[in-house]
Amino acid sequence: MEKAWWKEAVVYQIYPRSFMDSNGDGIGDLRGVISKLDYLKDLGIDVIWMSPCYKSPNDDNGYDISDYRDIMDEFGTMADFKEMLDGIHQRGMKLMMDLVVNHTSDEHPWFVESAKSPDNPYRDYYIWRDPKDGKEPNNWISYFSGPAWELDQTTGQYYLHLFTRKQPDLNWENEKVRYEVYDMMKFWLDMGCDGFRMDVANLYSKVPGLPDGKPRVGRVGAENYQDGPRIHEFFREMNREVLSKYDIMTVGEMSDVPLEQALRYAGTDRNELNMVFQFEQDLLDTVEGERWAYRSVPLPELKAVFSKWQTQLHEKAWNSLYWTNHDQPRTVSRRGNDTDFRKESQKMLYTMLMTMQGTPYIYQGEEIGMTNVSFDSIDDYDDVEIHNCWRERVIKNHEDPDRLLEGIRYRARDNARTPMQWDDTEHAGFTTGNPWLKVNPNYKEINVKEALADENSIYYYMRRLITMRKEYPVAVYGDFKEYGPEHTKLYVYERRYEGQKLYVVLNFSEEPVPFSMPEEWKGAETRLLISNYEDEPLTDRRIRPYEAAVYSGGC
Ligand code: ISL
Ligand code: CA
Repeated sequence: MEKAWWKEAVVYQIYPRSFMDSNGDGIGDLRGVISKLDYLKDLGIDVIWMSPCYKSPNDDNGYDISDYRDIMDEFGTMADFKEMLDGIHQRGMKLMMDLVVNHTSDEHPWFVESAKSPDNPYRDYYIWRDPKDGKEPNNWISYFSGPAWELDQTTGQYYLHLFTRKQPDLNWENEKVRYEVYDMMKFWLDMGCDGFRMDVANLYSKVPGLPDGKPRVGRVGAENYQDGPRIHEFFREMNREVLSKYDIMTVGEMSDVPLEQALRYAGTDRNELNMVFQFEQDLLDTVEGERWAYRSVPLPELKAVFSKWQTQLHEKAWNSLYWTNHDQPRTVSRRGNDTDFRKESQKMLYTMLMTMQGTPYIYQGEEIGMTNVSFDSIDDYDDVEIHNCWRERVIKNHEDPDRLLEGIRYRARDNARTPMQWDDTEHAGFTTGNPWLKVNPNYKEINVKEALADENSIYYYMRRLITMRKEYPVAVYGDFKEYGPEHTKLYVYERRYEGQKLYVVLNFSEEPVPFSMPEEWKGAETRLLISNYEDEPLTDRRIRPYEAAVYSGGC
């Protein structure tokens, strides 16, 4: 398998709004990021992926961009950005930008022009259609509740928005749009940026004629824009025009992407992208078409998803590995135990991530085991997704508010967006002002200062995991063999690469589990590399609650 720096890199995602506020306005900013670069370097991070920091009216916290070549007022200036980029490079790290080009803000000058009249030169930059029988042109439903179409009074036509009405979809059929995007990408790459995480990257190509979607609960229309007819052509063009000219890293965010499609987007010989974020593990605890409902996931189902991606992409494409991001609940609350075994379970979960094939992504705050937040009132939540849904279901359709709030507490994107907990002072040291989103009240116990003072903290364990991954290429490049896929509490697997072997044993339950090491693992060469309990694991007899142990050996 071909080696590459982006296969060996460990990525840290910053959600700048919630990371560190340098000027007391309650909003994280670039100077805040600059002040924490040494902290990230010490953790062992190679690449920072930053959620969007471009000019934006913030309908969807920066995922609605009004100027692709400038910095959001709240975050700072272009000079701050360049200083941050230099600071990252000086420390031997790299910066991956967020590329949001399925849609722009409705305040982007292209859209402002486009909306002026049907013969405006920018009209065709977006997707405009006449009403059908006095209503929306088709039955597509947006990601954030309600129809995916908005009627524009000036011209009497509707425009398509798969997300909020302030996020109109760009028309990728228009070559001019594509080349504007490619130019903009070059602008950031020429400045020295090291790659892109591409937002909803499998949605750019819509089925011509925009036919009605099949009836279903939830996102009607998806089959007409997910992995659409021209999507691979677009990525090959983008690769030819831009990506292939730079030594960079790319990852396409692709909700619902099936494995066969991922093999095409990220296939070794495809000349499209380096890797994708697939969502299969995130879908496991969902209930079809019911965004806020959830179920508990039997371990064999979770293992089956990870093992499938491990084995089926091996030598054909490259995986990304993540537990969470700014759109998902906190890992320890969702997959571990955020009360009695918070540290053990978080360490166990990241042991898994760091011993699989693919590029691992750590979301901010995960290194100290931040948890979900439980706000009392809907008003404490900020996310446009939640408020749109609340309006539609509670205010308009009179659904039970308590039931909805319960689901929101579990799944809200705001769970991941509460401010980073730096210390135990007011507002967790994130800001001296009023934070834009309330700090999780558990900041007094869970914060960076506490973690740095405790040699057994999640932070130091994460750092050891990262070091181990760098010392053992088998962790990055090895193949994958699972033991006992039907076991309901343990995930046990082996990796092999050029004479190196890793054995991984993980207990996903809060009970001790009887276990005995397979004979072939008991050789004289077998050595414990890392484990998440202070004293040696008794791997030959039982595995303690949420215990993780990684051994090395020769093949
Ligand atoms: O948040 C989600 C639930 O898991 C997803 O459906 C999410 O909306 C989808 O993955 C797209 O996410 C990306 O594009 C959105 C933006 O709101 C998200 O923050 C971003 O990650 C629109 O730009
Ligand atoms: Ca600020």
